[in-house]
Amino acid sequence: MTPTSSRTTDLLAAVAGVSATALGAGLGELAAAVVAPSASPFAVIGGGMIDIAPAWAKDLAISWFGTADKAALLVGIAVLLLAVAAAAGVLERRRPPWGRVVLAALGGVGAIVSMTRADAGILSPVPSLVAGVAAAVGGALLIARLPRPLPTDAPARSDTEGPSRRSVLVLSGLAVVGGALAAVGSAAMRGGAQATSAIRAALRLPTPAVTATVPAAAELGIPGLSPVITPAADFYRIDTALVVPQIDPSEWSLRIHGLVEEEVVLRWDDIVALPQRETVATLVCVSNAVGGSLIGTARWLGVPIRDLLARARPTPDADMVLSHSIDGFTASTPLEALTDEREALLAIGMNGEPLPIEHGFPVRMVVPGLYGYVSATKWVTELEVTQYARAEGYWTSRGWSARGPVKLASRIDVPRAGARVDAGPVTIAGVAWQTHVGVSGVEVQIDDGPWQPAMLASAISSDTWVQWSLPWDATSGPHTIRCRATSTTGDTQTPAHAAP
Ligand SMILES: Nc1nc2c(c(=O)[nH]1)N[C@H]1C(S)=C(S)[C@@H](COP(=O)(O)O)O[C@H]1N2
Ligand SMILES: [Mo]
Repeated sequence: MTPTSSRTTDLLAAVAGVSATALGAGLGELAAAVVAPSASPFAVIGGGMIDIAPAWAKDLAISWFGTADKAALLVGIAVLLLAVAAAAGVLERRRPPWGRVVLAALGGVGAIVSMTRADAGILSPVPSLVAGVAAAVGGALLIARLPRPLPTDAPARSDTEGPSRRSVLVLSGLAVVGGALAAVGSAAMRGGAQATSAIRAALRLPTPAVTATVPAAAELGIPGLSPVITPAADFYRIDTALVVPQIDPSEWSLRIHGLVEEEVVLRWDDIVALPQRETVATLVCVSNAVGGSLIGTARWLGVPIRDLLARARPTPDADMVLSHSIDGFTASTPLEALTDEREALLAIGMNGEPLPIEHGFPVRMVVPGLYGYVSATKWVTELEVTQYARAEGYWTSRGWSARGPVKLASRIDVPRAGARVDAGPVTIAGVAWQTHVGVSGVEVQIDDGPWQPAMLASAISSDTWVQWSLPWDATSGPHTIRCRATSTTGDTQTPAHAAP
């Protein structure tokens, strides 16, 4: 056999490995749709990777890909999987049965990870096992049709043509088609997302007893400037949920327990029967870098968490509420922030509609003044009243501060960095915030010029960002524009860079 033909056969073995893995992955998805919807092999491996990834890797993923971090992760897993599958194909031809062992082991890893997920059930390992077995058996059967490598001193044999090679290509093609069909079938069977969307679309929100007013002067209406209320479709999304939880409100409940005198369980009907308040609040992610877009402002509808906690009566030794999401995420919120005068809400509505599914449907928390990771639990199902000394939230165990008060910040929206504008009058505008503290001024510096006070729009409240603008007579040539905010407590942003 010539070296070329051996290489071609290796290539075919790699194709067979990839095809068998595609078939396994598809069948695994199908098995998940049938027996354990949240245990799709991709979802459990991806979810497991999100949870064990070191904090720096996650921060990097968020800063590189922002809201597309999950798509990037899934693409990364798929590429890695295909590379391993191709290598396993070659290995199976050269050193059987090691290729199929590798493919089966991949399924085994998925099965083990599936049992560690927050929502694991007895059937969770099944989809990964199906995927691993299908890939291993399929790969072994395909590759058994290929000529084995011959010892180098063996007499030459022509195996470049022949039914075995062609049949391997045809069968590989069929395996890929089968995997794709299974994946399509699983998507059709799941339908969970459509079901939840339909339930959400049919929901009618209660009318608030207290409505939020947005003063007309809060919106400067400058082209390119972020609108003071962020449309839900443009609202940033950050969470660890690879598969967005699908919750039917009629099956949802909230349990308030822990250091309380009386455990309380509230169902959806209980929540909507309570007097609702509407409040405008800005939500910001701690990973939002200078100039970043992980911030938004919405009209939230819901009930004060304060009132719900009052029913459970926290004991005097409690100082923290660990809110739990259905998907295992937790946030540690100072009890004080949930019981003081601020509008900490158990929210059911966003901008006049039920919460979008990816923003926590049916119920989430929104707490002014705190970063999302310590307060804004989506798909919330439990409020565990506890102590900072006893428990910690998802991100705290990964090195982030246990309490996360929002820091003073400001952003230039127009002109955008790197934009070209005509010389002459230009409007510089942006937003500034320190939620629940409030902004008292913004200054702008052009090149090395003096800091000039910008015009502040009316603030909706101290819980929201505020727009600002400054007219500028632009001269031709490159310019550097900086902004800095001053808070109502007299602090001014420093030029020092600090990691989140
Ligand atoms: N269940 C759940 N809730 C969560 C998170 C999460 O990972 N899971 N992330 C938090 C973080 S870090 C932020 S910044 C906000 C973002 O909320 P949004 O996606 O609605 O903008 O949600 C918070 N609530
Ligand atoms: Mo965040």
